[in-house]
Amino acid sequence: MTLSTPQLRDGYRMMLLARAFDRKCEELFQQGIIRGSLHMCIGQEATGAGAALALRDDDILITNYRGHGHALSKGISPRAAMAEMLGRATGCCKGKGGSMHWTDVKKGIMPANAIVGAGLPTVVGCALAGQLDGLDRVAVTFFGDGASNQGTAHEAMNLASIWKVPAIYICENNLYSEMTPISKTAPNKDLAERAAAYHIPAEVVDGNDIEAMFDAVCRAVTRGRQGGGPSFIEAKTYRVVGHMIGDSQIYRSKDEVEEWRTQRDPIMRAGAKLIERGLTAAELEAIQTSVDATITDAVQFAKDSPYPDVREVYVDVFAEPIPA
Ligand SMILES: Cc1ncc(C[n+]2csc(CCOP(=O)(O)OP(=O)(O)O)c2C)c(N)n1
Ligand SMILES: [Mg+2]
Repeated sequence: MTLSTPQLRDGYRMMLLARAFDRKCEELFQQGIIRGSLHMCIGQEATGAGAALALRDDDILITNYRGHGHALSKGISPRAAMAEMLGRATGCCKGKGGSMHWTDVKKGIMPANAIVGAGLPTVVGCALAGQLDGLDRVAVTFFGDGASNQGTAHEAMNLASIWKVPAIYICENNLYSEMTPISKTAPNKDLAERAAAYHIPAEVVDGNDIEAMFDAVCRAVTRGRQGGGPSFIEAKTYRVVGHMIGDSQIYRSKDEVEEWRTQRDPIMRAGAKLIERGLTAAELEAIQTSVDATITDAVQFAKDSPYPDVREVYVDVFAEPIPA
């Protein structure tokens, strides 16, 4: 499936939003306004945007700690997301989840998870639930090359395949697991080949090409909706920023980063395609301006929002309060 020009334009906007959101978070983190930890997806925005264009609102998304772009593309409110970053009561987790647990069940966005690889087993449950309810929805999870080495990843894919659940595994192979290059963690550089062991149809995709991502996810969605079971997509991509904020990045060369940043950037490539299809530079600039306004509005909304009441500490948790 190819993207229509309006779809490509929407995808371009999604990617700009993801990038502007993360860049704003970086700035707010450096100012001490956002606390905790921050894992940005800069350079990887096409995976989430390409997938989101192929999904419906009722399709399930399970992402990880590098999932801001995935959730924004799937439709989480930038206001609720930014308020969550600032720990405010209006946040998507009432200010109690932070960067790594964004959730919007109405948009099919299940709580994100910081446990590396946790999405692979949980997506089986989400896909199974839809199947048992007789729905034709699919459930997608994003995870990294490092996560693909977790033992549970393999148990989960095995189960997804034997139960033929509509799970879509999207592996963002960004060549590093924290500070460790893939050459030190995986003997096979094409992680998609592992899916063959579980008879899961798999493909390797240029993860920085939004059209290629959309096309591959469309195929997986069709398979899932038609009862054909799970799919595996390996998206070759790269984070052009550190693993987390404060990462000194001494484990890779500046030239490598620069090459990906200047030659393979997914937003730049989508912008060039839009120009080829007849959009003007001014039209692209107008999209950026509107994204910037969305971010400014989200930050203001977050700053104007209260912190959660201290009594909220025991709400939404499974533990019993400690008796006085
Ligand atoms: C179970 C578990 N082990 C270790 C960690 C620490 N950790 C956080 S991110 C990460 C690297 C994961 O790399 P990858 O799956 O390639 O994802 P990427 O960060 O590159 O997107 C590790 C080891 C964790 N959060 N959870
Ligand atoms: Mg990785």
